[in-house]
Amino acid sequence: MSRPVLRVVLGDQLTPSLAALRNADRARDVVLMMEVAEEATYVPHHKKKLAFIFSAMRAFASELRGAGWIVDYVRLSDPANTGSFLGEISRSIERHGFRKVVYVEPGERRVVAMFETLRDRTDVEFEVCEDDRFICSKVEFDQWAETRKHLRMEHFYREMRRKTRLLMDGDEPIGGRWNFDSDNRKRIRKDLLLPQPLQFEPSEETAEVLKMVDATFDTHFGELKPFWFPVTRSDAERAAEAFLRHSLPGFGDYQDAMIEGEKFLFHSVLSPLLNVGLLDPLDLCRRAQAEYAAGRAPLNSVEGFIRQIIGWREYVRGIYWLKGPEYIESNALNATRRLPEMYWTGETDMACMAAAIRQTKEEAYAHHIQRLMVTGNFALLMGIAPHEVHEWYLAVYADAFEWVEAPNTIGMSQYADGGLLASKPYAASGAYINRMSDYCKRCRYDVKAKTGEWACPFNALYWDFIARCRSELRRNPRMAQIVRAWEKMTPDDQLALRARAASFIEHVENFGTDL
Ligand code: FAD
Ligand code: DLZ
Ligand code: SF4
Repeated sequence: MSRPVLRVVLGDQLTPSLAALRNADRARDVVLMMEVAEEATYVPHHKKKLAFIFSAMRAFASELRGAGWIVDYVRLSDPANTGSFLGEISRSIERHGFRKVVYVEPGERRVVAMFETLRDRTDVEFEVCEDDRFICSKVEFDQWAETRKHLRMEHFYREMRRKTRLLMDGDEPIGGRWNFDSDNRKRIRKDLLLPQPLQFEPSEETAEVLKMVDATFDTHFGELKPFWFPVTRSDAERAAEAFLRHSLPGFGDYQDAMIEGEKFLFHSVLSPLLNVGLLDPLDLCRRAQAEYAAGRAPLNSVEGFIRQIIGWREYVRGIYWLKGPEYIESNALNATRRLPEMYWTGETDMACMAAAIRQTKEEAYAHHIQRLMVTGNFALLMGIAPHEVHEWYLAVYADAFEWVEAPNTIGMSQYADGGLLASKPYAASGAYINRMSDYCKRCRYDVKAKTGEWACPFNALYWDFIARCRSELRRNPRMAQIVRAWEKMTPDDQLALRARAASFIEHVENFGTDL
């Protein structure tokens, strides 16, 4: 008879078919799950994110126990809790006297290093399993990357379509095109009825977690209540079903839209559930495809949704592991300013920034265009140090885990990797925000004005960014023309724009906000 083993399950590994739980002896092996202070505080995670992760972990422990597993669950409040993965795994090894630990490779380098340290310190056998909840393995991504001069998502995505057979008609994409993004940039009509994500009443267990988070992490960013995230697998399923039925049809058309007071639009708000393992990405995509097949959702929506998951989500993970630990320190544009305090308070006269930050505070959620073209764009134009921006995104969103957050922030949003991930910087003036949203209508700033005290800050900051970074940007064929446009401006116009940007930046640096 084989000897019992300790099977470690981390807070983002809440999947019954997890590789570490396979070929196990449920009657003798022990599953270790641990709430630890170190994970809760290595950045000041949003209170709702903490409550979500701890509640989902507790719910998963119950699910496992119900399926006959022995679960050693360490609560944060346990007086013996050492507060770290290292301490808790060591303590559990001692408690149970096991000689073998099985775990799935953690999703963050930081945590991988912890497991390696522990393995080197003890004489217990450590068996690491691949995280096969992703569609593309690390090895497969590396092989794809080796054959490519430019690592563009679009090419990778086509490989994933072929591999999964999603939306394929033989060797060709259904609809004759791989990508329907050009159909996906509609402004929202005022009379459109907007769906809302399904919201859930906290269970007794979740209510207890809310109390604990409130008492222990009261200095952390964000509002804890109302807390409505699904935390069990069955509620996650209900949330996914509601999205597929009610929001997916409009997902494509309005993917890039933003509207005052509407936090979710047609977005799924499923990323936290996918990232902790309560939903399976491939299964979700197959169900989206079935909506198209049944005639309930149009192709541009279904293709767009599937691309985000089998394309972007898998691609950013591949990039994270392909690049070394230095990736998160990248700073190709030499941006060095501090992150302004307004990112934590939401207090600013810029209506777009206020909306994105305030809803982030309330919900630990903002949709992609708010992250990329509002808060990300502003940080890029201001020249904020990418690492500070990275730590903010990692802390404030319920879906933030470094493997997915860092490439999106460092690469896509801040262009700090010099264009490895994005073919050009996502830099835009107020005109873009005005086109895709109704924020500018109620803003104190004038989106049409470029200079003057009440000119939209994005306008002068945009040109200041082009001027400041022109030697790097000139090398990018998609930016060279914009650099030339800057150089063709009259010296007076250049001076006025740069003066407006400089006084705005100085104010924000001094006061942490434009107010
Ligand atoms: P939907 O719009 O409904 O999209 C469906 C799903 O596609 C998402 O749930 C998500 O799993 C996936 N997806 C969409 N875009 C991306 C993308 N660019 N990268 C990876 N997956 C994607 N996503 C995270 O999951 N965690 C993060 O920490 C994170 N940080 C980001 C930071 C910045 C600066 C930017 C610009 C984007 C970031 N994203 C992150 C990507 C994206 O913004 C979120 O996945 C999305 O907003 C989640 O909301 P949703 O579930 O409603 O997405
Ligand atoms: C994000 C997070 C938090 C806040 N807390 C825990 C925890 O207490 N226990 C746990 O197992 N995981 C937690 N996580 C997720 C981890 O920080 C980490 O992101 C993943 O394990 C990926 O390596
Ligand atoms: Fe944002 Fe400028 Fe529009 Fe105000 S005017 S909402 S600052 S883009």
